[in-house]
Amino acid sequence: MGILNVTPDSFSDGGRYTLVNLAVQQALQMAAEGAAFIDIGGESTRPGAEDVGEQEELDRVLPVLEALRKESNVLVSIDTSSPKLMLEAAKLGANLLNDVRSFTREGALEAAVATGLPICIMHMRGEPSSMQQQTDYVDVVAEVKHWLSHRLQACITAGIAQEKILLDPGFGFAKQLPHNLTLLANLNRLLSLGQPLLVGMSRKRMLGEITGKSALERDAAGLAAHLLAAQQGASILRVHSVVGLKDALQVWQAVQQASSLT
Ligand code: 7PM
Repeated sequence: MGILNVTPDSFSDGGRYTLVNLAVQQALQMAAEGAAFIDIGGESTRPGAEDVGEQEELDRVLPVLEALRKESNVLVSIDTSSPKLMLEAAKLGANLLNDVRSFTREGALEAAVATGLPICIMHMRGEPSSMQQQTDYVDVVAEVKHWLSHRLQACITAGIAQEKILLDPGFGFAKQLPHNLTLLANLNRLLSLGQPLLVGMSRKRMLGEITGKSALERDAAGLAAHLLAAQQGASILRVHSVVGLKDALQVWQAVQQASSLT
C-alpha cells in the first residue's frame, strides 16, 4: 500500500490544480511500482498535530480520488475519520476505509456500514494530539490485542462483515520505541484474532530512534521493518517508498519457493 499525503505541507507550491495533478502522478507511479493500494489521506495525524476542518479534508481528498479514478483502477484506501468523507469517497469508487480513530467519531461506524466497504481498525489511545501522553503498558501485545478484539466485535455488531475487517497495531500511536519493537517482534500473536493485518512504520520516529536518521532517510530502515512484519504474517504494508519493498518481497518470495521445493 503506497501512501499518498494530500496535505498542503507535503507539496512545495500552492494551487489546487497543480496539487491534484502531482498527487495523481504520484499515485500512478506507486501503482506502476507495484502498489496494490493507494492510501489517500488529507488530515495530518502527526503526533501533536492540529485538526484540519472536515470541509478542507474533503476538498483535499475527493478531487484527487476523482481524478485518479479516471486514470486507473488501482485499489484506493481513504485515510480518514470523517463520516462525510467516507460516504463521498465510496460514491467516487474508494475500496477501503482506513481510520486511525477506528470509526469512533459520531456517525463514522454507521457511515462505514452504509458504504459496504472493507475497513481497517487501528489501535490508538486518545487523539493524535495527546496520544504520546498515554503510553503506559504492562503487556503491550496483550493490551493491543485485547483492544482490537473488542473494537472488532463492536464493528461486527454494528453490521460490518467480519471478512471485511483488517486489524492494525498502530505503530507509533500512543507508543514508545520499546512498545513498537515488542509489537513488531510479536506481531504473529495478533493473527489469532483471525483477521488480516495491515501495518505501517514508514518514516516513523521509531525508525529514526533506531538509526539516528531523519524522516526522508528512513526508507531502508522501513524496508527492513516491513519485511519483518510480512514474515510474521502481515498482509498489507503501508509505505511511502514502494519500489524497494516490492523488490525485497520478491526476493523473500523466491527464497520461500526454493525452500518449499526441498
Ligand atoms: C504525519 C505524521 C502524517 C504521521 C501522517 C502520519 C497509519 C495510518 C497513519 C498506520 C494505518 C504516518 C501517519 N499511520 N493508517 N495512518 N496505520 N492503518 O506516519 O500506522 O503515515 S498517518
